[in-house]
Amino acid sequence: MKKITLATLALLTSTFISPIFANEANITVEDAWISEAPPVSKVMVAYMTIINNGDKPIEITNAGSYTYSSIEFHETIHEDGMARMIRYGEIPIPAHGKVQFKRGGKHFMLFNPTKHLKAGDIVKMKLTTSDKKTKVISVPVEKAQY
Ligand SMILES: [Cu+2]
Repeated sequence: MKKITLATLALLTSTFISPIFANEANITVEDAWISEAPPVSKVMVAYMTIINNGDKPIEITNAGSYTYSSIEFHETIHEDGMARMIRYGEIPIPAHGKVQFKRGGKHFMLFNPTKHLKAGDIVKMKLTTSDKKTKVISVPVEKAQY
């Protein structure tokens, strides 16, 4: 009798839990942080390393957060002594590879924060991958580095 109960419980548990994990993107996010900005600033920048744990290449196709009106993928390019930013629609990551968003290179551009975010605040961001999966990450706001 006890065995049946446990088996039933296991079945119910897997039924309820597996769809959540099945939809989670097979990526690992490391060293994520958002650079603190002055209160008047309408844009902020986030950095992180994203690792593709899978056997196939994937793309990061979208990033969203309730804390910002929109998030774009940018890269700072230096040309003829001038720095400018280009925007990407998606960010490819090779199988078992990684992509680094870091100062002076690729970054997440975060538009119109809903409030003044200070060092120590935590922002939830949702990343969507080309296989239609998502991963929610918690990104701390930290003092700007120069
Ligand atoms: Cu930018």
